Amino acid sequence: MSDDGVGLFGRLKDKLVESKKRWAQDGRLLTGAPDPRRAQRLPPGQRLVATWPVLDLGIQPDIPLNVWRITVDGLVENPTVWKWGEFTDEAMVRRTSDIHCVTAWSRYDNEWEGMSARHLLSVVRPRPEAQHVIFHSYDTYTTNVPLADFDAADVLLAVKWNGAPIAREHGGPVRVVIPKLYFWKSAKWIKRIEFSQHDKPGFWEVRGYHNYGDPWLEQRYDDE
Ligand SMILES: Nc1nc2c(c(=O)[nH]1)N[C@H]1C(S)=C(S)[C@@H](COP(=O)(O)O)O[C@H]1N2
Ligand SMILES: [Mo]
Repeated sequence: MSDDGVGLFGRLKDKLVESKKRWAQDGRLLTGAPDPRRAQRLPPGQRLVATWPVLDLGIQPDIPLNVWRITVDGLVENPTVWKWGEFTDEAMVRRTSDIHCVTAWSRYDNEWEGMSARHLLSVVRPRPEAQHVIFHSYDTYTTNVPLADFDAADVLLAVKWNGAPIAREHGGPVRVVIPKLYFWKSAKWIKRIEFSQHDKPGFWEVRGYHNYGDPWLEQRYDDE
């Protein structure tokens, strides 16, 4: 063992480099989050709630299951209309996700069950020109997302929340859930899903809300 300072420093440095190399190989300190901004679970400006607030336009449509229909049309190879029993006979999945509403509340760990967006896409098969998805609801509400954001593993057309049918005030029989965008993008009482080449800003998007709505970038309102 060499006792001169240079040798000691050299050995310490080697040790440091070695251990950093091992950390890199082990992926130590990685959060597993795809984006470092998401290392913090609560997006900027949000506060956590345990309740589930209700937000709507003052109408909560009551759609009996025997008259409920969902239409998927526009730029798709296979336009589809499902009745209630046909819809629920399709593959159902469960996904747990957080809700972030633009009115600054967030609610963690909501367990949704329904048809995954990816299953829907596999059935209707959007044409290559389709770039946008426009949601139309029974209360006349509309909202828009890029197709690339609809096509995500955690997006679904939910029929259940925390094990029970989605209550009418929360958009039952079927509501959209798009966890990575502010909750106004998650249309309640969904009636029609339209695939379009061109974007069609929806109810809130034409009233000053941001067209995309990323909670992590605080895209609450339109900049103009
Ligand atoms: N059809 C429809 N969907 C809607 C709305 C609406 O008024 N009508 N409000 C949006 C807004 S602003 C929010 S925050 C959430 C509220 O869902 P919740 O009432 O289940 O919390 O639904 C979104 N989807
Ligand atoms: Mo909202």
